[in-house]
Amino acid sequence: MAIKSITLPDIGNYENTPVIEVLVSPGDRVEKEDSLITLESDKATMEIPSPYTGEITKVLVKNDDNLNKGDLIAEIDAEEDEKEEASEPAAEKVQDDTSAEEPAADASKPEVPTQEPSPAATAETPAATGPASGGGQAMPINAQAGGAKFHASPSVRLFSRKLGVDLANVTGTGPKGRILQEDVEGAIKAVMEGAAKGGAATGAGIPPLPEIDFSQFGEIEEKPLSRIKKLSGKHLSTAWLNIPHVTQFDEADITEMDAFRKSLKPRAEKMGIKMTPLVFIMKAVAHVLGEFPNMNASMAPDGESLIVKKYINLGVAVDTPKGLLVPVVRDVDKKGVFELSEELMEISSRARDGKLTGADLSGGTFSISSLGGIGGTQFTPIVNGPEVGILGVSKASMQPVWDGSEFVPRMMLPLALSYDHRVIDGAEGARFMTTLSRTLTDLRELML
Ligand code: CAO
Repeated sequence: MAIKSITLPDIGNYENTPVIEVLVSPGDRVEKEDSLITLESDKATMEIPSPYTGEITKVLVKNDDNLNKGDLIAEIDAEEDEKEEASEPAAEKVQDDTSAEEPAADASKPEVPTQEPSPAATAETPAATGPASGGGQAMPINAQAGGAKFHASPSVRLFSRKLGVDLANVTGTGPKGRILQEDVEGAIKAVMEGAAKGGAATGAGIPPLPEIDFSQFGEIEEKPLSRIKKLSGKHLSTAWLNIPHVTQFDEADITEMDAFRKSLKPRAEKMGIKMTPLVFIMKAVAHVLGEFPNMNASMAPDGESLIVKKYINLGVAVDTPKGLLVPVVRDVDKKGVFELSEELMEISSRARDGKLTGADLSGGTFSISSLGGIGGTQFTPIVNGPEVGILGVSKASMQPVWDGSEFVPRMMLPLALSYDHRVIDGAEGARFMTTLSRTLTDLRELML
């Protein structure tokens, strides 16, 4: 190995040609002819290849530097066996954007004009956002995802910049994984199709996550997802992407409710059922939904109206070995806590045994996700669309509460309501929570 300087070869009749992309960083390993930087003149963009194989030790240029023949680009710890071949920087191998796949026949005359680069094509500017996002910024065009480099000709880079496609997210099908124009087109098509189908991983204008070969960092194991996880993942992504969520937090003083629950436990045990806080919460939610019918509704598919349901069926998230399931307990407003407990135990046990039917999983009007038996102080549940709201329940605990003259120990239950902000205004969401909290604090509210 020996440190070698890499200078700009003869690229023809160009002077002060600006650097628009620096494709390597110190520590990067490059093969001979891997691209190091991209230059862009008023007529052409061209990649400057490495004349050596080895490890880059210094990068001596940055975006917007203007380069001339002989200017230093980088230093490389070059492999000895490349010495002979590399001694002559291969100016003839400079690629201009007239060819996506082949070096220009005569790079000393890269005369074929290209399209004007778009404003987003300037090197310091991160690539524009995805096709229709208007949202956040994608990674810079020359970013390397997880250390994975991508190879593409200047014309393909220009094409992708114009369309705001981050090449880090495109899989190349050309020789040595080189990204071709049709790969960029295919990536755009996949995003658009995913959006049209309400796909799990992408939505309109939402760039997919980068594909990273994690094995380059250490040992890995690939485990297939269960069918339930795949289905629930798709459903959760669709809900998350389509529903503008707001989450409202509150705490309910359930000291009396919990005392009442405990007093019912012996009776429940005789009946062979459990008496957990969840059935009381279900009862209170059903009651409050009657007072807030917009929360027991769904947006019409055309977004022009609200379909209010006159029945109250609560979906209850159940943790199963194969993933999350949300079976539905029907007509909760018409049932008592013993009946609800029996039904909840039966349906959650069938969920865990993989014995739910389609009917068990459909017809919900509002959902509850309770992690109270596990722990945690708060979480933000995802609305189970096309429902409008979901209540997240965390673990109740004894807290010192100021009653106006002293601190008193009270059993406090943390609650989080996520709702579709297109349907529910913040004030309505807060009122729903206040009413729910009041009902849980004093179950006599259920009589009113
Ligand atoms: N605060 C304090 N203790 C609570 C509580 C709360 N909010 N909720 C339950 N507990 C207690 C119960 O009383 C029970 O204790 P005891 O046996 O001493 O009475 C214990 O925690 C275990 O309860 P449980 O979890 O078995 O029963 P449940 O009725 O509360 O919940 C079910 C049933 C099916 C909802 C639950 O088993 C489950 O699967 N929870 C996970 C749901 C989930 O994964 N949600 C996340 C979805 S992704 O966002």
